[in-house]
Amino acid sequence: MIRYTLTCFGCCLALALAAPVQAKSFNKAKFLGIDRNADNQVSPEEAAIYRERYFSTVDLNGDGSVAFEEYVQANQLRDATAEKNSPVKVPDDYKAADVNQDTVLSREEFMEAGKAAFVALDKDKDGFVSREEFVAPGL
Ligand SMILES: [Ca+2]
Ligand SMILES: [Ca+2]
Ligand SMILES: [Ca+2]
Repeated sequence: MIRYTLTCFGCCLALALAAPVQAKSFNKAKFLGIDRNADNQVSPEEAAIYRERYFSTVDLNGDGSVAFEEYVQANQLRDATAEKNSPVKVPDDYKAADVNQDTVLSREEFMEAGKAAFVALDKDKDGFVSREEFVAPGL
């Protein structure tokens, strides 16, 4: 019984600690950068403009598609202490975006993934992502 109580207390504590971390994940600078007309809502158009810009920063060699290695380097997914070209596990968001599974994100695949992220963030389904709905990593 004591053990049960302690475990329960542990859970409550974990939940209490998790809450502020979640609140913190709102990225104000990023949101303000995306919300171009500063109405505290991200429209689908603003999201698409942001996504285009993001695409060009991730497409390091500018060939119009994002190879996995570019994605790894742009998002700094490889451990700093790891060997230069050591393999990196493909993250789920990359896998989901790579519809034809060729480990290259075409511009279309990249933009579609952005749209899917937008829909997922728009919790109240009003067609806009509000400040409250916007959480990192976001769009
Ligand atoms: Ca590229
Ligand atoms: Ca692909
Ligand atoms: Ca919304």
